[in-house]
Amino acid sequence: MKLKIGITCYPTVGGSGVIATELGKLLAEKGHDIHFITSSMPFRLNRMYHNIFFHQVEANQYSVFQYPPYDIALASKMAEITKREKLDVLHVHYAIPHAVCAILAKQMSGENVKIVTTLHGTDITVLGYDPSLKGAIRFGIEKSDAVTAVSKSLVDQTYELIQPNKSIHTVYNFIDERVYKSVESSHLKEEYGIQDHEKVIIHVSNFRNVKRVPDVVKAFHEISRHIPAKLLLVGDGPEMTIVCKLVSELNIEKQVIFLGKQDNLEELYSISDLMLLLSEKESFGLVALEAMACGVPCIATKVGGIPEVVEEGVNGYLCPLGDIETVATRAIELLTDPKRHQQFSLQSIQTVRKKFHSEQIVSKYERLYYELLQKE
Ligand code: GMT
Repeated sequence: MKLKIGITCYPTVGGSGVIATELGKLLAEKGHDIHFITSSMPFRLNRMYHNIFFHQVEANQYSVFQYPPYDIALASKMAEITKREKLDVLHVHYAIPHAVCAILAKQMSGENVKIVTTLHGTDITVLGYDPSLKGAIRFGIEKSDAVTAVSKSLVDQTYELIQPNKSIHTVYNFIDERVYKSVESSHLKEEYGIQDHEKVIIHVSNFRNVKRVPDVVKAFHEISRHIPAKLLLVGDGPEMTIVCKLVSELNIEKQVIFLGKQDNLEELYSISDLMLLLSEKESFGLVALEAMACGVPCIATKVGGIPEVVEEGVNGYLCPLGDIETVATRAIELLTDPKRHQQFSLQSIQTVRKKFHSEQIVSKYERLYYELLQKE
């Protein structure tokens, strides 16, 4: 049976927006009608699909309000689309505000639409510590018809922090294997001034404090004292000024290439030898999965859901948070041992194929929708 599915996420750059959009695209390819109900067009929605629709939520600024009423505008739009399009499912990404808005929309529409909420991390591991929001997060989770989280670690953390009376299923993230694979992009090396004998280390993030980009720069500094290497820093965000200052203090400006926000990341991964992801919190680490799918092993911190993606000594290495020395030692070991590097690279690709295959994950969501609809 073909379903009508509404999807709400934060559509701008960020792992949760990426997953929501990719899920919508793959569900559309399976024949379902997808209605994105978001504040702007999801950024990865890069081609026409006859069965993907976009309904823009506009939160206007009125002089009587201190803040634009996004949540109410979203709930109203969700209710309108649910009723008009006879949606079967509203799949929202983030407990607050999106699950709470969906619950309100269901009541407003009077329709028996099923609410599926996916937790991505920030809503739990950051906002969950705010006592003023905890009740709303719990409400959003408990009143959803089904709740998923992107790693086992996030499921555990949700129970620990929020204590909801609700079962939460782990549904891992995925990538589109047709996009994330090793591609021929060696011309980029020459264009970026990377010599053949230099190793390429990559970091991709939104440069928030939680990503610990200064640790990446410090580890790279140590690595580059032993082997010729270049660091690709991809993304932008609040920590950028601090990171630039550190690069200049360490006198490694010539070895660090700042690329800002980029699309077509597979081309950058394809010229990279190693990814560093040294975050303080990470419910999953989608960029690690993207890099691994292109055959790039990852050295990452042993936090949150990362150990469910990066397996110590199998496809990468895990290091304690802030332990820059161990990161550098492991990186040097891996980058100077071609045999082990090749083995980790193959294992990275295998892990993505076996554990995080898009077909397997999308079918899991699909089964969940059908199960809920059968419960009537
Ligand atoms: O932290 C980010 O980079 C953004 C954030 C988001 O909400 O988009 O990412 C979270 O969701 C991603 C997709 O599920 C996960 O891969 C990230 O690990 C997670 N970030 C955190 O837990 C800090």
